[in-house]
Amino acid sequence: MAKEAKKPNELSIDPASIKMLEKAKADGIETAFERAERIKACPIGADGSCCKHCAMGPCRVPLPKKDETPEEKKMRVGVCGATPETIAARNFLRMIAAGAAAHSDHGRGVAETFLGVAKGEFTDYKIKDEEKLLAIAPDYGVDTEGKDIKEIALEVGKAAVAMFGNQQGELALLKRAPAKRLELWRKLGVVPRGIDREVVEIMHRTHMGVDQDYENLLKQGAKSALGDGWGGSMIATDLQDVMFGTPKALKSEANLGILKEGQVNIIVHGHEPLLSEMIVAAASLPEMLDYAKSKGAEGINLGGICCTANEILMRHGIPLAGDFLQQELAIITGAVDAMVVDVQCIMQALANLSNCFHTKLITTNVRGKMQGEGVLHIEFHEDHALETAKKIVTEACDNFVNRRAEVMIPDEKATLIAGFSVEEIKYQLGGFFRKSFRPLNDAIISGRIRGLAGVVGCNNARTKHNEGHVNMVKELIKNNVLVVTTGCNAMACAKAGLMTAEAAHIYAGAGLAEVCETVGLPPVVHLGSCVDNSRILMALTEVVLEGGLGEDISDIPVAGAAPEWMSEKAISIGQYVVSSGVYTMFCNNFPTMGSPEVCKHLFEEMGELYGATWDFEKDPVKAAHKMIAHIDKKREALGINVKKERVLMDMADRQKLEA
Ligand code: SF4
Ligand code: MSK
Repeated sequence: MAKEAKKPNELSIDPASIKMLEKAKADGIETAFERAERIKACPIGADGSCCKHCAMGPCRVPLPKKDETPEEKKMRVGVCGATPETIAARNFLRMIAAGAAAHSDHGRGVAETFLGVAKGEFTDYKIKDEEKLLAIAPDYGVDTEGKDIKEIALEVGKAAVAMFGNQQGELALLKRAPAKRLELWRKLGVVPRGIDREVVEIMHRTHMGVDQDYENLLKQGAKSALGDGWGGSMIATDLQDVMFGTPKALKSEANLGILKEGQVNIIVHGHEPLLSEMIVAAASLPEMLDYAKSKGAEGINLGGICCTANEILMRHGIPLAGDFLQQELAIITGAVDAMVVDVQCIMQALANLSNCFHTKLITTNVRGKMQGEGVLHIEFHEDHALETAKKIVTEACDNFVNRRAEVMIPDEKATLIAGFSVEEIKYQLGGFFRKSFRPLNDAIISGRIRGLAGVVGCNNARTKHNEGHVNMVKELIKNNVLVVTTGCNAMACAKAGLMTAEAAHIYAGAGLAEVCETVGLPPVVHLGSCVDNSRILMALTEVVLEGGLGEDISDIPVAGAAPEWMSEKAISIGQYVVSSGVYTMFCNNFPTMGSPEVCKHLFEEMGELYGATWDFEKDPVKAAHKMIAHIDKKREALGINVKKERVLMDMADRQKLEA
């Protein structure tokens, strides 16, 4: 008997998404939610045990039978003799290479644009945050003494672009890490030389018949991933901040309820803010507003999906329309006049879906084209960025009059506070004159905050949408763990109302709530997009430098997680976070399960090498408790596991102490 299809409320916990799934069902439209039900995942591929690296394969090496004999194990190999360990490690490494390449190609685009701005070639952009440029210049090997801003920008831009093609030596930005961590990386031989070089070396070493030692392979995985986190992604964050402004706390809204029936709705979706920054500028031009009105609209309403959304939320307060799994649902409202996409996390299904509605799907990047009748390609180039953005906004306005399906915008939207760069967190904690992480370290030492967690990553149509994200984060904050977040986890938390100052009072444990209320932080702190996971690395480095919580990131009571991951980028992020010293939990599935040896290396032996491991637990709440147990272990090692009561001392007590 065929399995009964899941009902919308079994597919998502988000009320707005449930409403749109009901509408999709009524309209006979299939979304990723139903495709995930219909298409069975290959269990051997999911375990990382299928190799297709040469034309003698694909070779599938299923999991061992119980009580496998050594003879039987010898039979479980590919045609070339590749073992399950080699196959799983090679597949894992190729995920790292793809993820690191995606983040780093984004970073390279930003660096090249920045250099063009410094040279005066791209006049639509400018250096917005000179203070940050001066602060980061030494890390790029640029001496600022006696130079004007333009000269400094030019040198920083050249240094940033060069980091991608560097062939020898050490990637300079790794020097930002705590000294002990850098020494460890040097000892282990995993300091990346150049960002691209390490990705290319993965592709070579995982080619048929090259590296067949899974430990050696995984070491190269760490090297390439570190080039992503402390290289490509970090460059993207740094230079985006300098060009577009370092985020500051601001208020906005999240969920499909931000769409407005009477306005031209433009959704920007993807990852790179180079174009979306210009769309923000174009959409607020009086000439564009007049044009929208000439088409019968009341105004222009911008919203975002995926990390492009996070980028323009963090700097301009543009509302979040939705996360990865809401991209189709946004179109199904019938209210989206243009969906403008660039690169990464864009479902090909949008091309057909947009034909069922009036939505114009506009691809903008030469690296991310789509085929389909309704797809319009307006290629974006930095030398006439604003002009392209105006053209896109004009297309959206022209399309407003073509709305044909009944518009159904769900009411749901939640308020959130976002905009927490590392600089802003310091300011929030210490005030303008004493910007510092000290109050955070003190709160952790005193036990009011038990520890920190970075919960990040995607949605996955094979798990109930947002359930893992929200349940894990609620469990952590209830147990006094302060959560920092990026990517689609941030959106899930925003929609669930976890990103307001009041949320601390409702959801957080007493200690965390007290700290949040005192310094005005939400219990879940939005740090930005996926490339902004580099902000997490820098925040942890600040915690180490502030003192009192060990000498290395691996000493801090901190854990990472991606409860609904799906993207190869998540694997690269996981590998650089673990290699940086953070115990990291993945839920849903884990892509090396076909090899117990590779799992042992990632889940146990990495601990001896890097002071941190990967971990896997299907259930997000159980996973949260494993993270809390890890945090407690770190507290114990630091000798801060006993909660100190705050003692009010009078003068006599103080004199006794001094004596
Ligand atoms: Fe099979 Fe080896 Fe070719 Fe992979 S490289 S497909 S295991 S023969
Ligand atoms: S957008 S990479 S689904 S977090 Fe960065 Fe979300 Fe994952 Fe894309």
